[in-house]
Amino acid sequence: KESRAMKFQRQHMDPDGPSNNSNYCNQMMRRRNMTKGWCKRVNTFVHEPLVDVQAICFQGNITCKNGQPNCHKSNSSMKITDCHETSGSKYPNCDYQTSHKERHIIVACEGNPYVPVHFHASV
Ligand code: UM3
Repeated sequence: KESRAMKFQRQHMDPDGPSNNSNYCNQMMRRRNMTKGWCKRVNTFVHEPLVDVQAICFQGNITCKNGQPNCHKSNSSMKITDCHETSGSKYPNCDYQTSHKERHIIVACEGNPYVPVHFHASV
């Protein structure tokens, strides 16, 4: 079974991306299995080395929006791509708007080793 850490990598890690095209989210949301059964509404891909994203678990500790204590904000801004489902999107033809950004990111971490398991927000 896929671990929560592996699921985070599947859904949120694309260190070598993005290919500079407006179809990025349509391709990647499908390729990473987020358009099976339903269209995931919002998803962020991070274009930084995995070790740099894992290191966020040992950076600024903050409370998550749900009150859990295990959120962490990156010290540096990171290259990310936000994918937002468009108003015209209709399953199974999931359609996304692609927005490339540089932001600090907030992830939730769990386990031993203590690694990212949830993408919380970008700020
Ligand atoms: N989400 C992003 N980026 C945002 C906000 C939310 O990817 O800027 C995703 C992460 C969550 C989901 O999925 O929305 C519900 O909050 P995850 O827990 O599988 O990472």
